This record gives sequence, C-alpha cells and structure tokens, in this order.
Amino acid sequence: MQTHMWREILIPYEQAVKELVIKFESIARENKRLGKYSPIEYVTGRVKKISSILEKAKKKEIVLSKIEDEIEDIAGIRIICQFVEDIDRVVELIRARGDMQIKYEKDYIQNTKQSGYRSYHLIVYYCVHTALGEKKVQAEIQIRTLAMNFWATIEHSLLYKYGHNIPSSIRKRLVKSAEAAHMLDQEMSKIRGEIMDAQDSFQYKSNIIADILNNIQNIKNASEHSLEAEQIQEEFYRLWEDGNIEKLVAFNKRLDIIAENHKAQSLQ
Ligand code: 0O2
Repeated sequence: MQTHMWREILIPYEQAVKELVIKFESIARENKRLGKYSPIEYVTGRVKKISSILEKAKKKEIVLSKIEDEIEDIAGIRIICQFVEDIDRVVELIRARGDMQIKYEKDYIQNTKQSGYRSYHLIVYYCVHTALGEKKVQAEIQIRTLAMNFWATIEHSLLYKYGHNIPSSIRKRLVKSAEAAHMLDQEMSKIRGEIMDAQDSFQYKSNIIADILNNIQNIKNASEHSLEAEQIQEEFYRLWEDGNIEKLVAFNKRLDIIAENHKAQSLQ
C-alpha cells in the first residue's frame, strides 16, 4: 500500500483519537471545576504507527484488506485513574454514552495476564466526520491505575528492547514488580477515603479562590472608586493567609453581591 493511501486511511483514526481524548479530558475537568472528585486522572491517545500495524498484521496473518476490521487498536486511548475503584466508574461512564458503542470488553484486572499485565480494555465503535466523509472506526480504550501504568510502561519498553525474548531473570523481576504494583493499588484503596477527602477540600478551596479573584477583577473593571477594589484585595490577602475556608466562602458571597450591584448600575 502506498504512503498516501495510508495517510488517507489514518485520517479518521487521528480524528477519533483527538475527539475521544478531548471528551474524556473534559469529564475530568468538569468534575474538578464542580469541586467533585474525578475518577479520571489523565488521558493520552495515539494512532498506531504504520510499521506497528504491519507487524501486527503479519503476526496475526491478517490480509491488508481486513486490517481495519481486525486490528482494533489503530486508534488507542489510555485513561489513567488514581484508584482501582475509579476504573469501574469510568467503565460505567463509557457504557452509558451514546456516542460510543462497545464491541466487547476485556478485563485483565480480574484475569491478570501471565506477564503480570493488568488493565481494563474496551473496544468501541466511534463515528467521525472528516473532509473525506462520515466513518465508523474502532478504538481501543485502556483503563488502568497509575501503578498499573507505571508497570506496563516499563515492561513495554523492555519488550521493545529485547523483542519478545526478555531474559528470564528480568521476566521474574517483572512478575514480582507487577505483584508489588498490585499491592500498592490495594494499599491505596484502603486509604482512598482519606486521600479523596483531602483532594476534595483542596479542589473546593482552589475553586473558591478562583471565584474570589474573578469577582475582584470584575469589581476592579466596573468600579470607578479603585479604593474599594484595593480594600477588598487587602481583605482577601488577610483571609487567604488566615486560611479559614468558611470565612473565604462568606467573603466570596459578599463579593458576589458587590459585583452584581456594579453590573446593575452599569446597565442603568
Ligand atoms: P502497543 O505497542 O501497545 O500497541 P492478543 O493476540 O490477544 O494477545 P491483542 O489482540 O493485541 O493481543 O490484544 P491484547 O492482548 O488485549 O493487547 C492489546 C494491547 O494491550 C497491547 O497492544 C498492549 O498495548 C496492551 N498489552 C497487552 N498485554 C500486554 C503486556 O503483557 N504488557 C504490556 N506492557 N502491554 C500489554 P499491542 O499492539 O500489543 O502493543
């Protein structure tokens, strides 16, 4: 197949990866913006390299005309979570969506691979609209914890280095470190509640501070008496140093009213 043909084939996959990454990232961002815990820590995506597609096709004896049907991970998305429990929440989110249809799921967390690999995989159908028209493509979504991802990334680079002939001493070490990563996930799950509480209150406080700064900016823009804005700013610094969240919330409510009054006056 010629290079320009490949380029044409891969365009919808590139589009799918871009859109899916944005969609999952916005779930994380919206949760954080609302001061809620996000089951998604971060998201990455890639389109499989032509050389890797050809290697996989050769290994699995797939003819070129069947590549798009049978190689399901030309578009690949990876969703990284903090805790194992978050993985189920992300899977539920995907199952509930109307813009992705699940072809099948593979649970390598309940059924850990012999290598030690753990992850939850979904193969989905996703529709893209490009300059070449509408197309339904397949994408592989891998969902894993930070610990699972750490292990898989290291193991993947060793696979790359040694081909599939990783020396048995290293293989054994990898199996042991997969067990250690599994234990780390289990330990983290036990203190999940406390970690989530700490993260929630941090997020809540940073959202309040962002709102306050936004209000101060609006008051500054609208106020002819910059003294008022300066006094407000000084009061904010005092409250910020004090760090009492209830006082910051009450202060922000006061600023909401002042900002609303300024807005009403400017409309008169
Ligand atoms: P890459 O370079 O990440 O794209 P199978 O024939 O079923 O074994 P298949 O059909 O590719 O293989 O499905 P599978 O096993 O679900 O693997 C899909 C992807 O999961 C792999 O893609 C890897 O990304 C990841 N994966 C699966 N097993 C392992 C493992 O033991 N270690 C690591 N690090 N990753 C794994 P590719 O195309 O193999 O690789």
